[in-house]
Amino acid sequence: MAAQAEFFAGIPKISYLPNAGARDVMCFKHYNAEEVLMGRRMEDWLRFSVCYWHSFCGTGADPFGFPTLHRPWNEGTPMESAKKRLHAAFEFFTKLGVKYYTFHDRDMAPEGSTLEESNRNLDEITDVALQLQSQTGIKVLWVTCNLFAHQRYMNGAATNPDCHVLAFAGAQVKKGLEIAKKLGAENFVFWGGREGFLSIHNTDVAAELKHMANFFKMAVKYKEKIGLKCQFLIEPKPKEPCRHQYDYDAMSVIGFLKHYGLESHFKLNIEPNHTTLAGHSYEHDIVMASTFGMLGSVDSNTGSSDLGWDTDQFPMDIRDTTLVMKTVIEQGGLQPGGLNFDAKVRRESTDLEDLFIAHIGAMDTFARGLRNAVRIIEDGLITGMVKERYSSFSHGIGQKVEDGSATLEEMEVDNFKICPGTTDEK
Ligand code: XLS
Ligand code: NI
Ligand code: NI
Repeated sequence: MAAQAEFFAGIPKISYLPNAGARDVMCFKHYNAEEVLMGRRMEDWLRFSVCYWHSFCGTGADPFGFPTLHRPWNEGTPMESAKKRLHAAFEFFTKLGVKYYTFHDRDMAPEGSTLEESNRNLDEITDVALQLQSQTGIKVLWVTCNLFAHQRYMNGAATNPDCHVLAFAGAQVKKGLEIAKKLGAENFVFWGGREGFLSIHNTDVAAELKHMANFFKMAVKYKEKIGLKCQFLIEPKPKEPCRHQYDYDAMSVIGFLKHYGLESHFKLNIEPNHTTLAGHSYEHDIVMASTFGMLGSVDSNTGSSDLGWDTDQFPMDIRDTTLVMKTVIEQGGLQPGGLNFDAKVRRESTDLEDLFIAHIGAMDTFARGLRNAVRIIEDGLITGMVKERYSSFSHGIGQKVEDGSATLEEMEVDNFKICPGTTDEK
């Protein structure tokens, strides 16, 4: 391949400098990839991933303003800039020292005027991606299909009232799965951007949910047919762009999967900014998904609680990352999922180096969260307190409840021995 111009000239590989000063922002002060904690390297606990759409396709445009981020890779025809973007992205991943990336089909290659043309574009660009992956060792954490931006999807994709739109989405997912196989993606994500409704008066909810389940069943079948060995993930989000979205939160998605018999084929990709949009605390869906053995991956970002939008900010709160990492350690890790930065620099952060500063800050915040979580778990104080709190279930009637053999009649015999709120025997 022809040598490429550097896009981030002057920025060296980011290294770990724990004693660097507050003004040194182009280094890690906490993230030390090789350091082993609880038997695993930091890099393997954290499995960071950079997302393509925000960092390499984002323009800074918002509903009130034009683009502010003018990137040097946005030059030439759409296919020319797609290739430049790919080289810029791989230079960035390498310098940052992140081993994974994620993308939508349409971030990677421009949509053509027909499905065939879009597929050809994808083939051509992913040939280059494959080459860059083998040169650098960088891998795809997950691929997803953009089934929400094009006008054809204005009324949804898998839940569209027109079966031909659903069919188009199916054809797009078929190609997406083939691309996932070609690039060795470890996961494949479905985010139901417009799978929901604006008005209940024109919506057949039962039909739409069944169509969505059947759509997922087709994807599972094709995955098996082509021998694609990756984990399927659904990413819950309560609203935005739709007023109501079916994949509201972790528990709604788990209920949906179980209802349609899909639970063994999918796990969840939890994005905390979506969790808070659903009215829960930051860690809520991480904990709920993990409790049911369904936490597959994390779109690690954050929002502003005073806004209530999906602002996709880089996570910078150590309390949040500590709780996430405690759950991750307790479930034995996130692999084959990871921590994907579905986050963007603010539109005022116009310098190229801000892309580095944002990722470095978030990676350090997660490294601190990991160290804290390890300390909490190794110290055992909190675990001990929780165990003690439920200690009445280890014997007698409690144990019978625990193993499911207790009856209501036995409850009656046991009743009133203890005054609630005290440990006093009556
Ligand atoms: C949007 C979602 C989206 C998914 C991938 O809010 O977070 O970016 O992660 O389609
Ligand atoms: Ni996301
Ligand atoms: Ni989001």
